[in-house]
Amino acid sequence: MASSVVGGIHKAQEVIRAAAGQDKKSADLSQDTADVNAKLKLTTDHGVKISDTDHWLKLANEKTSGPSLLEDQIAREKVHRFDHERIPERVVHARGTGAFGTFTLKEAIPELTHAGVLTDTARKTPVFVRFSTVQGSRGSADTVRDVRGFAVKFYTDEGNWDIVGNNIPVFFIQDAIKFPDFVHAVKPEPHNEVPQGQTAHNNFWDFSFLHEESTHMFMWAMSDRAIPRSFRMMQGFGVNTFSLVNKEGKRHLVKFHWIPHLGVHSLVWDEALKIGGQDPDFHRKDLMEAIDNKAYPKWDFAIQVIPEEKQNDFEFDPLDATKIWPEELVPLRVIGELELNRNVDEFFPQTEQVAFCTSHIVPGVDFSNDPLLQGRNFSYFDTQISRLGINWEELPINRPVCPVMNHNRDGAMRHRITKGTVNYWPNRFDSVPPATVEEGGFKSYPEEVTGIKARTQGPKFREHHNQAQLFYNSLSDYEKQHVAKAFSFELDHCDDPFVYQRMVLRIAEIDLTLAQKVSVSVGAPTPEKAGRQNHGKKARGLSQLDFTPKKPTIESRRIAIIIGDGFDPVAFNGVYAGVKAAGALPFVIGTKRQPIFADGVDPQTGKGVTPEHQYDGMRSTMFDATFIPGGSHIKTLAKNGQIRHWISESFGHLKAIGATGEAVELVNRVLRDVDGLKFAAQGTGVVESYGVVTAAGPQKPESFKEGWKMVQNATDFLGKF
Ligand code: HDE
Repeated sequence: MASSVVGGIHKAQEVIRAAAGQDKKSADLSQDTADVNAKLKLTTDHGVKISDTDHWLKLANEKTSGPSLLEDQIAREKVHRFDHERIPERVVHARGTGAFGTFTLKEAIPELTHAGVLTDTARKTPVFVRFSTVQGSRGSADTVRDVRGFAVKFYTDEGNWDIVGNNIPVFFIQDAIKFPDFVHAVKPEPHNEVPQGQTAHNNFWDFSFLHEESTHMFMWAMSDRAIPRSFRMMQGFGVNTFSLVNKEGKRHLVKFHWIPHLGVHSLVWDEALKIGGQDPDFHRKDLMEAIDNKAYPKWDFAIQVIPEEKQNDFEFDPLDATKIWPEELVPLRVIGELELNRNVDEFFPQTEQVAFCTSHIVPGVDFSNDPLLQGRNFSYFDTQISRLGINWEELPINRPVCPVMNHNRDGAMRHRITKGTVNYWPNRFDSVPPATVEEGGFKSYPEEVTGIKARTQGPKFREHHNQAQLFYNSLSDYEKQHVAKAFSFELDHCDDPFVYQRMVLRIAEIDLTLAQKVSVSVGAPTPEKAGRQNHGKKARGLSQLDFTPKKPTIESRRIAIIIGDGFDPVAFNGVYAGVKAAGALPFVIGTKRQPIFADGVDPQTGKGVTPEHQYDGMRSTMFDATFIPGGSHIKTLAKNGQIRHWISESFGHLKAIGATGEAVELVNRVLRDVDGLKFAAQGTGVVESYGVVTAAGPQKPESFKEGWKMVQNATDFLGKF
């Protein structure tokens, strides 16, 4: 029977896995993985060895190479295959990157669900996670202002479970039928396909004004949340309301959260803009770099739970995806941990072909009547058909690690072969009946529903301002300042006064002071009266500052160390070693990429330091902090406009700057020019609010200690941001 074939495949996987110490998904993928380094001879796709892959077959003579011949099946195959390499990019979230990892359950919740993945703490469930931006095309820049996707596929023993979330807990619309309008409005405009990777255009803000329900979400999108420092430093949210069902059949509504161990950190806008040009792959590379360096990013997995019978007890509707469940009302419970620990082997078959579906749940998890979720459950499956074809679930990255058996058949690119003479159920042979609930069969929650068919929405779905104000009120002063600047940038890019003028009025419904500030920058009449009184309430968990790790860390942060010939080797070596010991990544930036020699080292006989980069190849924006050791090289560095710019730009982006010995005066001089500031020129000091740490004390043996102390100060400082 067919099932024994599938069973056989699984047996084979078990054997491979056991032999290689791999998790189930890695073993599964290894069956389809070739290795370009295996030193095999090139072949055609039908397996024939190729003797020449560089020259098309031609009718040549001694004088000329002559016409190319169509009969060259090898050249034709090569070019045909190439012609068809592209598939449609995702209609939203086209730009993204992914990694493999492990989900570990820390606390079983059998009282809430019978899902194996949430009740068995002995399991390690393999996962694949894809992070993305929303608006831009596949080749757009990583650091644009946008919502980030945070999609997790759990390969559980009971089938795949996808939590297809974002880094912002709410959404722009409440009903899935609005999604095409919303996406059309946010994407580049139809007449000129502009702008790319930005919401800074008339159509987006026109839509936002016309949909009051977007108000809460666009406040988040204008906050620092929309310009994360790293995928590793952002929260994830399931956004929609799902449900958990326990063995007794009791149901709770649930929201899913991912909380990064490194804290929630953002770029500043100027940095994000510059990195967009300097390194459009910044986030993609950051994730790969961290995993390569074994600084595996981790998130706590938390749930918020509302018993079914309490769902009407709140002033908001828990099924409305434009609302959060404030922590004060529905506490977060951390029950698991996600770790990303393996980069993909090849981008296309893994990160590009991975396909998520909100409708992919496992027994013990169920949906809710959240109208956004219900539409999503239709859309994701459908979109995969146009992107990947009907057999997309057979692709290696998408197939589950448990047996698959059913009578779905055929379709383009069918891969699985099922033996047997029947393809229907029941049949005249020993047909296996569907699984009972006890055997793990999925049973939809038997919810009792009565109602009248109507195109409508629940009454509490009509309130749109309370939580937008709650969010804004909960931000720190500097986060609020960033929101004002973000609106100023976005609305400044709208050239239709109708759009930006009425948006200012909408902002005045959230906060008058904010609207007044924005009106000045964007050229709208300054509102004198709040469109609606601000209720002044705040909640926990909305400001990024609420997620500062208890123990600040610079683990996996990128630290630039700038040197030229004549640097102080003691300070250099001390800080380099200190940065490494703290788990951060030191990058030596030189005045050249050839070996650089320390003070007192003879270039003919001594050993130099070969920098990772020359300053032309990098900018301060690529690093979290900069250190400049003292030494006679400062004479050269001080004359270099780019180095001086590096220091002032770092400072402007609120980054820690360290300097010892002669470098202190250089930093002092540059920052005095920038901001009239003067930093501790003596001893070791950290100017807390500015993050500049200098140690001008003795330079020889003791300065290692000085340098180390400085790294610690900088660590404490940096860890707060
Ligand atoms: Fe999506 N969304 N979405 N979305 N979404 C897609 O599916 C859709 C929504 C999210 O890394 C598409 O495979 C509808 C909310 C992520 O591959 C598509 C609605 C949230 C990803 C689709 C929403 C998301 C997608 C396009 C409103 C946060 C990328 C390609 C009802 C919880 C997944 C694809 C990946 C992708 C539809 C709203 C997150 C068209 C109809 C809310 C992270 O199916």
